Amino acid sequence: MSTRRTFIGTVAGVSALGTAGASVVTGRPAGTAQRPFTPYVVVSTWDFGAAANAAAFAKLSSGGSLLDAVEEGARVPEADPNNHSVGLGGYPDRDGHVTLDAIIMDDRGNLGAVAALEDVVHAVSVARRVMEKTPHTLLVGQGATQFALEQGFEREKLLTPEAEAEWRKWLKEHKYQPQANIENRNQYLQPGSAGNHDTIGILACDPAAGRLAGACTTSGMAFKMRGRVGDSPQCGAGLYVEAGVGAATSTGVGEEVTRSVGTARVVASMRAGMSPADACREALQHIMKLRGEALRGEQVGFLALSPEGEVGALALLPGFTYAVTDRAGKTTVLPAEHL
Ligand code: SD4
Repeated sequence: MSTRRTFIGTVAGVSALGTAGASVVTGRPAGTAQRPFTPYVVVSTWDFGAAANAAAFAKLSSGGSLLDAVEEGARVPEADPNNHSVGLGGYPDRDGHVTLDAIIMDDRGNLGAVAALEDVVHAVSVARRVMEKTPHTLLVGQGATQFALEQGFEREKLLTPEAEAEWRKWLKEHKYQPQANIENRNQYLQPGSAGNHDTIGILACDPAAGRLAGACTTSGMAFKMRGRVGDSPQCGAGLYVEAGVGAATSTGVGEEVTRSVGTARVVASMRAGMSPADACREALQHIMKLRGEALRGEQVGFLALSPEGEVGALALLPGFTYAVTDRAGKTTVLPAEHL
C-alpha cells in the first residue's frame, strides 16, 4: 500500500562520529541506480557481518522474505570453522563442549530460540523451526538437540582441532576459572584478531513496507561455565524487533545485556521517539549507571535499525564494528562510536 519513499538514511553512530562521507544514500529510484536496486537495508555486527549481509541480500534478491534473509545471513558465520565465536569451530565451554545460543524474530512477535544447543551447526535454523513448528519460543540443551534431530538436522561435531587446542591452552593458563569478556583481555583473543570472539546479530528492513526482522547466533562467551546461557537467545536481550518501531541486537558480555534487558530498552526508546543511535546510547548509559565499577572494563555493543533504514551502533569500548548494506547493495564496514 505504501509508495516507495526516497530519503537519505544516515548511518547513525557515524553521524554521531561526524565522519565525513559516511552517509548512505538510500531509496534511489529503480532505473537510475548504478547497481541493481533492492528495496532493503541489512546490518550486522562485526566485520564478518559483511559476508552475512551478502548472503542475506542474495536471499532477498531471489524473492526471500526478511526472515529468510536474516536466517541465511546468520548461517554464514555458523558454517565457518575459522570463526571461533559462532557455530562450527566456536570456542567451547570450560568442559570442552561447544554450546550454541540463537534467536530469530519478525516484527509481529513471532520468534523462536535455542540455548545451549549441542551437536548441530545451524542454531539459527533450529530456532526458526522452534518458531514455526512448536507452540514454544525457546528450547534448551538436550531438548533442543532432540528437536533439531527430529526435524532432520544432522548431528555434527562442533569442536574443531584448532578450537580444542585454544581451550587446552586456556585451561592451563586460567585454571578452569571462567572470565567475563575474556575476548577483550586475553592476548590471543584481542578484538579484531583472528581469534576474536563475538556474536553475529543481523537486522533487515524493507523501508517501503516498514517491515523488520532479526536474528542473532553465537557460541557464547569463550570457556564459559557448562550450562551458561548468554543474552543472545533471549528475547529483549540479544534481539528485539517491533513493527513500526525498530529492531536491535547486542554483542559483548551477555550478562550485562540480560540484566538490563538491553535490546528491549533500545527499541522502547525508539518507540518514545529516539533515533537508533540515541537509543543505543541511552541503553549503554543505563548499564553504566546500573553497574558502575562492576563493569570492570567489559564490552557491550548495540546495533539498531529503524523501519525506514536508519542505523545506530554504539559500544562501551572501542573495537566494535558493524557492516551496513544499503539499498544500492553497497556494503560498508564501520567502527562503532564508543562511550
Ligand atoms: C554472549 N553476547 O554469549 C554473547 C557473545 C559473547 O563476547 O560472549 N560475546 O554473552
